[in-house]
Amino acid sequence: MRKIRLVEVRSELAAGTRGASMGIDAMRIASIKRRSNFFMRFEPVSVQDENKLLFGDPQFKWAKYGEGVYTMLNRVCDTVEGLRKEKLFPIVLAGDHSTAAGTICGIKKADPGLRLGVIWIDAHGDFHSPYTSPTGNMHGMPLAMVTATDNAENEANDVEEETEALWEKIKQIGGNGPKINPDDIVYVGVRDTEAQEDYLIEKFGIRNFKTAEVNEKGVAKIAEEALEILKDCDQIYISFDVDSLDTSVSTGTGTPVPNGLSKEQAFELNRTLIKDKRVCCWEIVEVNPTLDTENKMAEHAFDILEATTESLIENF
Ligand code: Z70
Ligand code: MN
Ligand code: MN
Ligand code: MN
Repeated sequence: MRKIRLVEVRSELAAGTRGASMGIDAMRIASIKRRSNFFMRFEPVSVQDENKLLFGDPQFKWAKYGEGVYTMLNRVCDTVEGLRKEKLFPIVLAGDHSTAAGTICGIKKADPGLRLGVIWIDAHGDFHSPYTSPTGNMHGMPLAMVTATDNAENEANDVEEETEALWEKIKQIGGNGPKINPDDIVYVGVRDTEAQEDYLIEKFGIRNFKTAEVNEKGVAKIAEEALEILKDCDQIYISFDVDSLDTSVSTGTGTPVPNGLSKEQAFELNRTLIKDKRVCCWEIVEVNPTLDTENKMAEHAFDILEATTESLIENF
């Protein structure tokens, strides 16, 4: 039987808008309103944050707060590595989405020979590097960190030497070189990308199940097809960015994007995917209550978190 551990990562440095580090506590408040004992049942482990750095200089123009992000990724990596070595199932609650790179590195560090597939449910591709990012916000970069796709062909930014050195260091977290194959990524809901990301998506033939296709085929079929693409992977990590949800639901997140998934679709999608026995870790990110009213986003996110966890337990 697989046992669950909640991991709380109040990351914030890699987002472009302030407040995502409060998303976890907003979900905790939502759980009280729902009269759920979720947070008592699973005794979360908490990863120390570096958010004090926000009061200082962002350092690198194309990798903002890069040293702090690096520190956070290492902490997440080591925490997840430890849990996976004990055969525990990490459910990671994080602020900004850069942490997903730390999670993936941790899964791989615990079992370096593992072929890991990734299901990335998000409005964004998160496939930038400092060389291509339009903002320097590192929550747009986790998939490039773990695939080591620097996309130098499409270089847009004049990156300083210190930033280059930092990026090289980030790619070494959890072991040398790439942690996953780019074509072992499946996107769901991605609809706001830049040209350099489109280039990589095309180059590696990464499948993206957009909202229209989810509407047309239904969640069950999408889940089946997504898992089929990853049929040769030993294990699967699911990363759920709440901005994958439609703006009617994603009221409290840094970058809401129209034409997203409905709450019901996200609910069923996560509940279905997590039943696959190869799924070894699930993560939810980017709830930002400071942008919301009456904690609506966190309540929706908590509902999805709790239901997904229940589905996992039912299928142990
Ligand atoms: C844009 C960038 C982004 C959120 C990732 C957006 C990135 N592609 N936004 N997650 N919420 O700045 O790289
Ligand atoms: Mn994201
Ligand atoms: Mn996103
Ligand atoms: Mn954009």
